[in-house]
Amino acid sequence: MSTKGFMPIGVSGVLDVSAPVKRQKGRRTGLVLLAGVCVGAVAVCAVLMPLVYFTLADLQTKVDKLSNDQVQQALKSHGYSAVVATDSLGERVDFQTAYGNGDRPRRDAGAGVRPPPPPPRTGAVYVRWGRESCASDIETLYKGVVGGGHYSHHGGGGNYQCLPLEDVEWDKPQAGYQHGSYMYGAEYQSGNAQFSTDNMPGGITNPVNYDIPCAVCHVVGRFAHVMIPARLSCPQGWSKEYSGYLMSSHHSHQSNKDFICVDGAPNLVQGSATDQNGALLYLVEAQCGSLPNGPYVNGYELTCVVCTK
Ligand SMILES: [Ca+2]
Repeated sequence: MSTKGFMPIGVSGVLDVSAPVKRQKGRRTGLVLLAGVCVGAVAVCAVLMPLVYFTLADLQTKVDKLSNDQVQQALKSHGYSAVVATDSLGERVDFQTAYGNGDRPRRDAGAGVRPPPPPPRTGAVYVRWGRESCASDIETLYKGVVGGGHYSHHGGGGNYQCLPLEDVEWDKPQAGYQHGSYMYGAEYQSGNAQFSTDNMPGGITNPVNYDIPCAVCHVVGRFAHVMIPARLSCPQGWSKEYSGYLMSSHHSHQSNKDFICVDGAPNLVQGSATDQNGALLYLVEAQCGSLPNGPYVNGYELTCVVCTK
């Protein structure tokens, strides 16, 4: 039996016994190249991975520092003195405020930076002239009596003061008079027909010659206050604290005083009806011509209101 049909035949038709050897060599070369590529890839990865890792770590540190700087600035803009500590992963933020009341250090697990705490609540302060205490829902800082310079003196203080009656404190006082500026108690000198008698001691209807109480009031949560002359009500959105009459010193007296708003239903200091004539308060009347005639009327007693918001 002939084997001729099973022999490889070359292009030229001549038998090619070297073809299997060439294919084996080609496979070997391919395997070598593949192994070389793999070894090269591993080597490149080994070099690049540490570089990528250290670059990312450096980037994270810069982001943390930037966040801390922003928080510090935000806290300072709110009036806080703050210490912010953040680790390299941004997992811890502590706040310590200058107030030190209720702002404990906090741990923030993974959330990064917390917003700064809100500022403590506070509010407006005003004097309620003519009343011995503030409204029941408002803090009375202290109660007192009205004082000022003497009505017949040229100099001295030009404004009325609310002098406390309790916890008066002195520092190196000298007996006798050495200095020339004086504080007198104040009396109502007019207002018999205007002031309400609702808050006057029993049976008294005329406040003239009585000493004038006052209270300093702190209203929490409303931050501005204004006294508006010639009004009994507040602008929309404002809260009325009290209303009454504008009072000041007499035009013919030597001592000028500020205008103050005295409560329209005043208290009187009990047992103070003696006519001492120290600092004096008079109702204030409108003078038209200089003031526009229309809203204002000659001789009318000016009202006033104290508002907060
Ligand atoms: Ca009048």
